[in-house]
Amino acid sequence: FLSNPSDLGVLGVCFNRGQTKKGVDTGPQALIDAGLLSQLEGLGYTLHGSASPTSSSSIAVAEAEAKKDAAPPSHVHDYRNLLDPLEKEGADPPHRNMKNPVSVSQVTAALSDQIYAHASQGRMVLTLGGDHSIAMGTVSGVSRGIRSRFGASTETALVWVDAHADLNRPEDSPSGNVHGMPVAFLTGIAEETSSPGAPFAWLKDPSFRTSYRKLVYIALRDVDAGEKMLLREYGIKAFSMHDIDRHGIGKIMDMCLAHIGTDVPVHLSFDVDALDPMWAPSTGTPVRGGLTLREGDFICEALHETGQLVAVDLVEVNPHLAPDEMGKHDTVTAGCSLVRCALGESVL
Ligand code: EXY
Ligand code: MN
Ligand code: MN
Ligand code: MN
Repeated sequence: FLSNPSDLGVLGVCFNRGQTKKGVDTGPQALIDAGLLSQLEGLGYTLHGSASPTSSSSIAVAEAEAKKDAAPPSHVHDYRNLLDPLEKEGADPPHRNMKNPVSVSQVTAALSDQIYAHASQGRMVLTLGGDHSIAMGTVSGVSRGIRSRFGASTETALVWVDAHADLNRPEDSPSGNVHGMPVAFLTGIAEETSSPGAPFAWLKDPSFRTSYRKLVYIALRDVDAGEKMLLREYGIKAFSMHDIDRHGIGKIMDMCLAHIGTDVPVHLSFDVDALDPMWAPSTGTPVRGGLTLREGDFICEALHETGQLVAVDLVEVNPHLAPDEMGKHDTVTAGCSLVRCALGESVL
């Protein structure tokens, strides 16, 4: 599915408004400071940055136009041109129980276009978060890019590795944090946002969508009541930590790949909180009883091995939340390891 498998689009998304804790926007830089990009070059990848998106606000557009020639494609983006107009207190009030709805909608829409630019050229795309709301941009951008190359009926499978299902419909969410909702919007399980300007109305385009039939969860262990209902109602394939304990990660990946099939491209969205806090304590919503780093790496390796992987997200690394310096270091190096495994480091 990749026209040039060694070309890698890389996007660091410094974004934290899908939840309320500070610091997750510094995740991308921490991963890069730990040497991730040179490690990937060491694996033989040619890295490509992205142009900054322009805002729909006329002031920001004018500013961005003025800066256009000066700003070369970059690997790290803070979306300040989109977010600055929303800085004022009360400028982005809750909508349908969602916190920061306009911020998240605008940034993920812009990200979707940046991702599309890579995916439509047949590049592998790596996105470093940032909180998990950014998957609305990454998954939709990849789905659209794949459809543009192989036709509207070509769906991209989504493997969501996470302690959480991130499947809340806005009205069901206990927190109002949008990072707990991206899968509901991507699959269309969340109720349609009908008026054209409303947050996430842009995600209604069928070419942006992911089928819940091509979705597989791994490492779930903190799933809200409403989410459990939806998992059952839609018959979504989900492997909990209980399933992993019972079968072992090798068998789980066999079952995951059997469900997806060999004829579809695969997007891996890896939330670092899928790992046990022993390996990744520096994250916003840690849950005990998670994957060992080795199990996480194995998931990534097994997906790499298929040759079907077209995109990887690594999200929710929050360097500010480490209990100590070692916890931060462990989380960041674990994140780097997961990405390298997904991109082929373990192949002999
Ligand atoms: N299910 C809870 C909520 O919706 O608030 C917790 C979500 C945490 C989401 C983290 C990113 O995976
Ligand atoms: Mn998540
Ligand atoms: Mn999570
Ligand atoms: Mn919970």
